[in-house]
Amino acid sequence: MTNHLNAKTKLEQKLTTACGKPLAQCSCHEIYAGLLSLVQDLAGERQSPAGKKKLYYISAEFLIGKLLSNNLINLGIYDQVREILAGSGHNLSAVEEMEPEPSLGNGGLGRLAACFLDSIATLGLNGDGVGLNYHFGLFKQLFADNKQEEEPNPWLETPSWLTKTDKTYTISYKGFTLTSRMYDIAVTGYNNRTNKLHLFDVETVDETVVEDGISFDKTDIQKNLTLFLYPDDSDRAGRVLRIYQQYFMVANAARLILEEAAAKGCNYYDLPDYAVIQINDTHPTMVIPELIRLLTSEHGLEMDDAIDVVRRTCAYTNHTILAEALETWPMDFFKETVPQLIPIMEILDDKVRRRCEDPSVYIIGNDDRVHMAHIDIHYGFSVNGVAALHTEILKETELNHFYKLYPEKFNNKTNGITFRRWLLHSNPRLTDYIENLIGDGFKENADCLKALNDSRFLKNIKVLHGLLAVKDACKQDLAIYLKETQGIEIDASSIFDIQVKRLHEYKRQQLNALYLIRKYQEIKAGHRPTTSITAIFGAKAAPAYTIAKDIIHLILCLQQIIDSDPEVSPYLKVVMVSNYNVTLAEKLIPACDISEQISLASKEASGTGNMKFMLNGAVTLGTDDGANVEIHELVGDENIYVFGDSSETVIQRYKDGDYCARDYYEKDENLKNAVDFIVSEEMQEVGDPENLERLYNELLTKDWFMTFPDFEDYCRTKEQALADYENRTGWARKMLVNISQAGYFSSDRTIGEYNRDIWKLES
Ligand code: BZD
Repeated sequence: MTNHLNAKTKLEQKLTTACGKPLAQCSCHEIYAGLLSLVQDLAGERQSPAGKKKLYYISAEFLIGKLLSNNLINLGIYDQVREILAGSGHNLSAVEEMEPEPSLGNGGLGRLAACFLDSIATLGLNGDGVGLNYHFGLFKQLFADNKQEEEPNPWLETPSWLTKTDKTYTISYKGFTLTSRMYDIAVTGYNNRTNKLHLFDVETVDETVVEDGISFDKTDIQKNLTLFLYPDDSDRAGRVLRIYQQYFMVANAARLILEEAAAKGCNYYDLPDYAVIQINDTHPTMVIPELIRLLTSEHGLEMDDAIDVVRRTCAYTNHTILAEALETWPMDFFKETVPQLIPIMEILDDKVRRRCEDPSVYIIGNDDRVHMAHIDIHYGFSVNGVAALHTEILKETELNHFYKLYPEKFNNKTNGITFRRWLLHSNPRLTDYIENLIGDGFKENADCLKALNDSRFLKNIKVLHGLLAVKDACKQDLAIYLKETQGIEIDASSIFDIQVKRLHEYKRQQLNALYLIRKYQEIKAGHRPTTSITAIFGAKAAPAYTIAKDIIHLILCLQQIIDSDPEVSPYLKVVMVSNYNVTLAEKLIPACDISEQISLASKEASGTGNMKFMLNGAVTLGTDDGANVEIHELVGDENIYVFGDSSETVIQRYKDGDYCARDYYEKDENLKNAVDFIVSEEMQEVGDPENLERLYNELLTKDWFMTFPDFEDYCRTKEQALADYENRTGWARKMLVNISQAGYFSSDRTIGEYNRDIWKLES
């Protein structure tokens, strides 16, 4: 106790010094600035993991979210700080609101990279992230006239978590050079070490070139290179800009890696003893030819030696099987931007062509396009998928030709999430509740959650009711938050059914919307649900993705129709929250009852939202897809609601090529009524006929992601879940089983496996 008091007093003194005046006299923003500087000092005092070999996790996205609370938790001072602030009349939550969210990512891939950095530091592994310092994160989403609008999303302000370093490089492009600078963000591990996230920027970048908030001269690379994450690529200049960005990221990374290795005594031939590079999807692929180029032209290696060294250094993670997401770029783009890579890529391709006759594995295809993933697979030592099913599909179907060439390279690493953010930080009520039942071991070792799967708890009415009370409190928190921040009113005693993720047809928000239309029609016909339902969506659509935007339009129109219908609104509410991001996810996930994971089987590589919901005691309603399959195995049939066609059926149906949406529509009266409603008079009154008709036609004539075949089973399974919800203790038992089995999805487990099988760093 005395120690605690001493530590707290010292911390309070440090914070007061950092703030420059007594805490009671500080504004929330001054407290935020003081805490930020304190955290940076404390993080700097900790040791960085050491060792000869170091991991470089290169990624175009790091969706890190707000950092303050997470850092306080990881430094072990969250509770003390909260108490200190309370003592001077401040509320830590209000201080957290001062922090802008760095949205340096799109979705799962970027958030995974952020979770991984946390676990790498927590496990004491020597590994840094490398990416770009975008000045505007993923756009801010607004709704007007039931449609999505996009606004720029700046996040760089003073003070910030970024530290300017004195590391700069000269990066050459055809006809000009750029000077880069490295900025660092400290990555604090939980009770452990501090690593770094290195974000490279251009010295000449100029935010004032952005006109009307969003457009800019795409050819002025010196000024625009790091302005935007995924600049609009609907025209050629936008696509070429992506190459400039990707090369900038990896050219800086390659120099940093070689420099750090050399400083530790590397003679370049032994680079794999000093460095391992994880290539996060194909965006950093050019690191392979760039390293080969540097090793041959600047460090005296023969071409074959350089290729061999690089092959033993690089490993690749695949995050998708959607063909349209696999990057290929015209050779012309490279000639125009980074011609220095062309001879290397031609040699790499030539070696492949001499070994293999099959054009499907060439690097430079017969269409004169460079297939980025092919570079990674031929010239890296490891290829991994992100969930068991995904890896199997890669091996057996999508990358089968490569698997036959290199079976030893393929391995699975099922994704994970950091429990520091997705339980300890986002759900302190549940954290305390669990701690009271099984002690605090689970905070260090997620496997300890298994202790909850015990008849002492599962058969204990008091424990189960306590768990329901925690959920209710989280639902009330969310209701208050949505009212305050978005003016949305929801009933905390209703069932919260939540689907939050990027908007994509394969994720099938449209299937959920069709169900809700059907529910609306049923209620109109007098069939009211026992407990009212709140269906919550959160999703951003890529600005140029027309159908995705039409689906948002459909959901917003439905929301309006139901809200203004007194016959239905007491029983059903549809809510689309705007600007879904990490901060909102942290509020929504703890409050969820039913977690919607309804992608078309075989299409969602893994999903990580599914893991976050499960950990927070939501029950999954999902297809046997991605990591849902593993969730299903862990919790058993009783504690998950699985529906829909299997991945085998779906893959076969694509192969047969004879799927006809209209057949299903004609056969199923309920489906037909729901689909027709999209273009009904009621809808046209609140919506835009152009958008609604386009979506209607898309579904009827294509339905590429096969919502119709799964519709009936989805509705039936969802009704079962809603009925089961009425048995409150039965439901609480399902919640508890889900929480108890979530330990497997800790990113500490995932990173342990990456290290054991791929990186082989000392820990
Ligand atoms: O990666 C996602 C997958 O869709 C999820 O199933 C998986 O859980 C996560 C993490 O492994 N993929 C992405 O998020 N991909 C992208 O965002 C992306 C961005 C640009 C280009 C291609 C893909």
